Amino acid sequence: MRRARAEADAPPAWGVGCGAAPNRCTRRLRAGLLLLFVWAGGAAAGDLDSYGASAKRFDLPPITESFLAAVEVFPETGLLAGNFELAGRALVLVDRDLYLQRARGSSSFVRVAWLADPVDPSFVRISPDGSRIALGLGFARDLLVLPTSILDPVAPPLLDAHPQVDRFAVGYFDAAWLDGTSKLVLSAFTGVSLLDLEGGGAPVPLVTGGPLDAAGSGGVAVVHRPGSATDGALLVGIGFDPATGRTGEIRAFSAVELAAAIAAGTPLDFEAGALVAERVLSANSLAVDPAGNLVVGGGDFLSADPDESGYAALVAAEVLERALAGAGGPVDESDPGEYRELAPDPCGDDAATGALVAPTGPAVGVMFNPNEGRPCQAPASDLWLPGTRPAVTLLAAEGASDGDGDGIPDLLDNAAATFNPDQRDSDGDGYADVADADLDGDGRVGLRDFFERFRPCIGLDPSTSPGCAAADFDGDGTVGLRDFFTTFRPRFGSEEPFE
Ligand SMILES: [Ca+2]
Ligand SMILES: [Ca+2]
Ligand SMILES: [Ca+2]
Ligand SMILES: [Ca+2]
Repeated sequence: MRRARAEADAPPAWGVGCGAAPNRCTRRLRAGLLLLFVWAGGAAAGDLDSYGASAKRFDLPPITESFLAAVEVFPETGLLAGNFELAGRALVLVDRDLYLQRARGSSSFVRVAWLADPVDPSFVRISPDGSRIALGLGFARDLLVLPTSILDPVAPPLLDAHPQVDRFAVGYFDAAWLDGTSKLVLSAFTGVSLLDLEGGGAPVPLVTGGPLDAAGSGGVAVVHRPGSATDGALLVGIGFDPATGRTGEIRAFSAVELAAAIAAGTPLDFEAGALVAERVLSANSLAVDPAGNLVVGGGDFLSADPDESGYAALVAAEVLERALAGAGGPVDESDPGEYRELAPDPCGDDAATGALVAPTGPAVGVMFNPNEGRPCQAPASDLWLPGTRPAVTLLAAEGASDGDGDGIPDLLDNAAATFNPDQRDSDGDGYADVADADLDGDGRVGLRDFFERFRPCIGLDPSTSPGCAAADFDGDGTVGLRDFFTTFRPRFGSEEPFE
């Protein structure tokens, strides 16, 4: 789909024909077939083409001091931070701050914790039960592990010397929770290791050999699908092997293999893992969705291949299952039943797209840099420097939960409990007009909202009085009694979030 969209924009480069670039032509043909396949519809939830039945892009807080940003979406847990129910909300690490998404699907964030110095975020990893968070602060920087319970949108805690925050001094590149809350698989320039948080010790080698010994490790992910054949499996990607140029290769190890290796204290050999993908992007960001599909991010900046940057790839659950069962080869990128490119970046130039999944929804997502206000870069060379505002596109699967029945899945809905198919948000604070009676934006609905912002607008038409648009809660073109009785009065005295 990415290629098809690029062609619709009709840059001259696409008109040069296929003679000099047969590979590109093949991929274009493939993209066309894929598009037809998607339009054919009728997919079951979990099928690759089911994703994107609903999609929404939101922007992350801008990067002003750090290199990169990291994001993950909270699972369905019932946990709160202040008044904010965490399920389905994005948690973002950028600069020196940890932010929580105000409304799902929105580009508005509230700070819930902070650090004294800016970091170069490499990952945010929320435990499967939502109760614990691992933060990778970047190359040659620390790993922090904190309980979700300390996140506070009213009085954000300083994490540096917080008594409930554990700090580990290795520059980890990626991490994945192996079990509920006590074991982390870590990927670093020193290889893939296992950290037992309860054990109090140092990380021990878990997967070694080949490119991992040459500082070539990339993303890691663990499958959390109780009852499935792949539950507990570990996926390990090669970021880059300087000796051979291998990149984007992904291998899998079953839960049984992992348990045996941990019990024996003998690391697994990367080269002996089940081959899931030979070369997909740079495999530097991996995630597995609730249906068992694998999302792969990154960008092959070494080959600068325009077909290997600026998107994330979706690999079908069946590929992982058959690889682990020894019943088939790696993903066939020409088969739309097992491979799909998720195409959020209009520039197609990202070197480090981020793969994420939202267990609520369900949905898969891609973090990318849309280069807004900046020129597109050469393929795979778009690094995320200060001045960048990364974005996330979430693609919900068919059948994703929609509690208020307005056609917008909960995960993408800026008022998940109120019917608002138009998603209007006139004051741009993340909360939909239909639920947002906090007209002065101080976080609570009070007398000032009424006397200074609502009452002066009564009887006015927002199209001729633009300052009154947010007070026309129901969007019928006039600020009137219905706005007062259906939105303002029931919400008087309430505090954010407004849903
Ligand atoms: Ca909805
Ligand atoms: Ca809604
Ligand atoms: Ca609003
Ligand atoms: Ca207010």
